[in-house]
Order: sequence, then structure tokens, then C-alpha cells
Amino acid sequence: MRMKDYIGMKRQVLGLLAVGACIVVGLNLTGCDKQEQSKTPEVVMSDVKPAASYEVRGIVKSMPAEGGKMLLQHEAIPSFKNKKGRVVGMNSMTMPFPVGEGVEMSGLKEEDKVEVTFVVTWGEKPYYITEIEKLPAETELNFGEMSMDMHGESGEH
Ligand SMILES: [Cu+2]
Repeated sequence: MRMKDYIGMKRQVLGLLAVGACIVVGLNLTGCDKQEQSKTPEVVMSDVKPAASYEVRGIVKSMPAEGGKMLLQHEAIPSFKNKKGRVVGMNSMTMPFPVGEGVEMSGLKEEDKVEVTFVVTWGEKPYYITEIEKLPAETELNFGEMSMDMHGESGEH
């Protein structure tokens, strides 16, 4: 196979992966999903950034069945990056989080307030929780909209 064909194919595959991950993480990422429709052909290997990790507070809406996902209402994550590494933020929302192996969840139940650490790989397992810490019941959480510009810094779209 010629090198040019190979690169072209790789771009297509990456584009598809990126769109998939985008949908999984949540269409509230307006910057993310708009961009995918128009810019997919430009996605190249060097644009795909390695995993990022985030800490966010929230309320447990449902505990995961074994190996399943925890439903979490989480606060806004202004630092959330899209797969190109651009900060697009994520508004507060309720969404399922796969729980990584070995994460301690004993003593947790629905309606508990927690701080979770999760990683986003944009890979086969796009995101998952790596740590959960229970917060005091009186902790005040803010599920309001994010106050930053949802379109990130560069405004390229
Ligand atoms: Cu979310």
C-alpha cells in the first residue's frame, strides 16, 4: 500500500473514533460535536491528545451494578478538553460514568455527595472513574450553567 493511501485511511478511522467518543461523552459539548461535522477530515494523529484527568464534585444518582456505570450529577468542568486538547468545558449534567477497576466504593450510596477523579482517553474506553471520595453531606454543590465561553479560546469553527 502506498504511504499516501495509508495516511488517508488512518485519518478516516481516527475521525470515526473521534465522533464516537464525542457522542459518548455527551452532546452538551457543543464545540465538540459541531466541530466533528465540519472538521473530521482534518483530524490527524498528532491532534489526538493523550488522556486527561479531571476532578469533579457531584451527587450519586445510582450506584453501578457490577462492572457497570455510576450515574452522577456533576458540577460544570470548565477545564474539560475535547480530543484535540482544546478547552471546551462541560456543563453540569447527569451522566453515566464507567467505574475503573479497583475503585473503592464501599460505604457509598445514592444521593451521597462525592468528588470523583476520572480520566478521558478518547480511546476504546473513552472515560472512566479512577477515584471516588465521599464529601460531607452538608457540602454545597452548584449545578448551574458554566459561565465560561463554551466555544473555547480559539473560536475556530
Ligand atoms: Cu458530563
